[in-house]
Amino acid sequence: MFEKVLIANRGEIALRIHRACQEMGIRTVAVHSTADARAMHVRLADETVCIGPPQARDSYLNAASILSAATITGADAIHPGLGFLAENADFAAAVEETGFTFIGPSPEHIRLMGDKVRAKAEAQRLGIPVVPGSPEAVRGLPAAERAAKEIGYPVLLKASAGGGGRGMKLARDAAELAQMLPLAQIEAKAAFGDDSVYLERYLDRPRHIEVQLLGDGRGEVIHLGERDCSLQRSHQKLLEEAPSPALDAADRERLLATAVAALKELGYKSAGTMEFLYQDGEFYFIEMNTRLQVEHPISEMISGVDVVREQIRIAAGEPLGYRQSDIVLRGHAIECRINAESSEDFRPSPGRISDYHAPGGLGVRVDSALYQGYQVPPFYDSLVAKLIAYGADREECVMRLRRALAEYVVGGIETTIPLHQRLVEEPDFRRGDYDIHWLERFLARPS
Ligand code: MV4
Repeated sequence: MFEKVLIANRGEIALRIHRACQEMGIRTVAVHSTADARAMHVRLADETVCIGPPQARDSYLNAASILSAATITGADAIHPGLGFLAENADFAAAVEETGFTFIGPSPEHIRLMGDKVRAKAEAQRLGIPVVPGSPEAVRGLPAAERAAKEIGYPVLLKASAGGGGRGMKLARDAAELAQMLPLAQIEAKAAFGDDSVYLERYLDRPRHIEVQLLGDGRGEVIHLGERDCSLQRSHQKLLEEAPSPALDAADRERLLATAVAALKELGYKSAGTMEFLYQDGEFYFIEMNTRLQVEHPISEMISGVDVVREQIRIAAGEPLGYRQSDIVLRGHAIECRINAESSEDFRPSPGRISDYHAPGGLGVRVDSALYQGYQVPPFYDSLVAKLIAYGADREECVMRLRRALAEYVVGGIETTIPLHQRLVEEPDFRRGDYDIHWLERFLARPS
């Protein structure tokens, strides 16, 4: 097992990884920007290295600085966390070439899944249902029109190099396609440096359901059930739950078995998530994330498996700590993402935490690097805490979440806690009756 792990990240996720390391007897190295000198992930780490100025591109995205920090401190392995360099195949390769272990998938799998057209083709080859669409990038308008006619309108234009929904364009007919194709290409080029786009049939009211997977890189793969991540605005998830209230046992089994079989075939290593759209009893692969995800705790709560611990064990060459038959999915978990933002208009709200009191009690988990007196810097993602509630069933979970939200005090900045409080009172939410568009409509209503 590793003796020392460098955590190439910040905030709650750096702290989450630190905790797993400590429980495994592994020493940690925190890297940080000058803006994060007083951050909790830095305060708790065994060793710390300042890797640059506040801007992420000069610090948390600076591969050379991070590799130097690993060399200086004598780390064995690097955990990239999420965001920043976590899905950068070149970084993963550089880590290995410099003689460290990358705690994550192989660079080849990161690269494969980062190319959305290749990923979709691979998914199809592996027997996973995909949304009907153009098998490859469409170049000019004639090719796009032919593809759209075949698929059937409305169609969605997506960036091949994209993901996360950036640069997507809807076309309801040929006229709109002619209008949207150049726009989609320009946006794809600006966002990803690659103007290729492909087409898919547009699903009008799907749910976003994803499967948490763990592979050992030698053909063993297990799942930790699915998560429903449909409650999002502008492709930012707000609240996630596991299991999905939308799936019956038969559809769930089909979804999970399909995802596991595919990753076994791939020989996938480490934690990964397959994302699907689910509508009218059918699920369709959209993309795969080759990293630890923000919402991994809800899968941990219903499965009892520490996903970060398993990532570290797998990277160290140990077998998975579980067979599928050891995993019993039990109860219900919900995560609220608490952002340093206005609950009304989502403007960032950095600043000093004047008061802090985290909720607790049975079935309540808070993953956060906040503390009283901490200064939330303006340079990074606004996620500052994750409140996770667990219950024997969804009803118990929701009631527990409600009381935990009422207990939570974060003073000095605005947060999305009031929005979550409104959300948990909503009849549609209480029934689990929502799709990916529900939240935008809820937010458009007068409060
Ligand atoms: C779609 C879709 C409808 N039909 N594909 C957005 C993010 C990207 N990962 C895939 N996305 C979508 N793909 C087809 N064929 C609707 C979305 C979508 C979405 C998906 C998941 C979660 C939230 C979403 C919000 C808007 C659109």
